[in-house]
Amino acid sequence: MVKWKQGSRWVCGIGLIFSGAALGAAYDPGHWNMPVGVTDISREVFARHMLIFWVCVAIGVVVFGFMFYSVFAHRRSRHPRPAHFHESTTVEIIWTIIPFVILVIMAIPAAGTLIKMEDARNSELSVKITGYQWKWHYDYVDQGVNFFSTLHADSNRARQLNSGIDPRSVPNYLLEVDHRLVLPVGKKIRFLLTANDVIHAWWVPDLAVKKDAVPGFINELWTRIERPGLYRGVCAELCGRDHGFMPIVVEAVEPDVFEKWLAAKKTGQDLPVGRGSAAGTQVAAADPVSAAPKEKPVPSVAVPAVKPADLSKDELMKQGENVYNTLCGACHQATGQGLPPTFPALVGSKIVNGPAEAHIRHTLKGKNLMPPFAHLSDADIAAALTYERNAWGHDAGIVQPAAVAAARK
Ligand code: HEC
Ligand SMILES: [Cu+2]
Repeated sequence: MVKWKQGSRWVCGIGLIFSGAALGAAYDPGHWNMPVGVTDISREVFARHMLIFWVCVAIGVVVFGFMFYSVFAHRRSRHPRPAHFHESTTVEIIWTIIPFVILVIMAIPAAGTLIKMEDARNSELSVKITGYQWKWHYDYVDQGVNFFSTLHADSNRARQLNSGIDPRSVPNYLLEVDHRLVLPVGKKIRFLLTANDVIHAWWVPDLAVKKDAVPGFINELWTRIERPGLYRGVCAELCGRDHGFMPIVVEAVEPDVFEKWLAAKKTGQDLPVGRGSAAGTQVAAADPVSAAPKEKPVPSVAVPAVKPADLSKDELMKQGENVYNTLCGACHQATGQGLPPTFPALVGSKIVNGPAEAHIRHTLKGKNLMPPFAHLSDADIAAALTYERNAWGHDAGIVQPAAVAAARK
């Protein structure tokens, strides 16, 4: 008898610690739980999730309580000769009906939320999102603005084998991009989701949107973001080697800032958005948000007043190294040695060391397995080419954005 009492105290103590920890975790939405998010839908989803969580807790308590009670009350020392019975229609009916009723009770609010999530009517802005191996393409359908969004150069450098860079030293490691998806707050935004190669999935937890991007199909999603800010997500469908390196960053801004950003984008200016630009430079001066008081330091849409003029060789080289390593290095390697015979070395290449015009056209148009890069900005192309023409012992002069712009015509 003494033994049992000591044992039970231990069991109860440990049980309390565990259930206390579990409850504490459940009550801290920021840490262990899914985010509450910044849309009506995301709050509803969170509420449904919590409702069902507590239903599960109640079922757990009842089922385990009954089980432990039975183990204790009908233990062998009390009932040396067990009862012999089989099948009980009453019990079977009860344990069929009760779960059925619980499921129906849970399904009613869940169905309501699902129906709301599917209703993409009356949207004020449409963005077509296309998944690629391994980046996203955003197309503001009625605005004529589109661009690719790829992993930020800092993360990309740090993730390379033996990069020697501590990932913890990179802000938002693997969760930052070069060009963010900028969206206005307070507007109903419809996303048209598809993919160009394999199945991807676009997932931003704070917006409670997550859906597969399937080649040949267009899936619909929508959101209405309430608060300006940065909302990060990832590709949520295993899509190949670099699945973990195609993050999503939504930058929600006030509608007037969005209009300015859009207008500048439309005139062909490459806008470094916040700290996310591949260039990482040019941002400061004309940035309307960072010029404001420093309360909300994170989001910032840069809207430069004028198109950047010629860049210095240093600027081109610095930006070029980023662009090269992000977009060209996978095939031509950081060393410029390529992976012959498929991907030629650029070190000593006639095109790289030849006339700039042919080099530019080659990059814009691509050739055989070399993809075209015309979707990049003039500045990014100029920088990448300047880098190729001056890295690895080359000395073939610099390329300015204006030369790239001229070659497009
Ligand atoms: C998907 C792999 C891939 C990527 C990414 C890639 N290239 Fe290439 N590149 C190739 C292949 C393949 C060739 C050879 C094309 C041919 O001549 O058939 C090539 C050829 C070249 C050449 C000509 C080399 C020579 O002397 O023949 C240059 C210059 C070049 N690429 C520059 C770039 C730049 C700049 C980027 C980034 C903006 C880039 N490449 C990204 C695959 C790639
Ligand atoms: Cu993907």
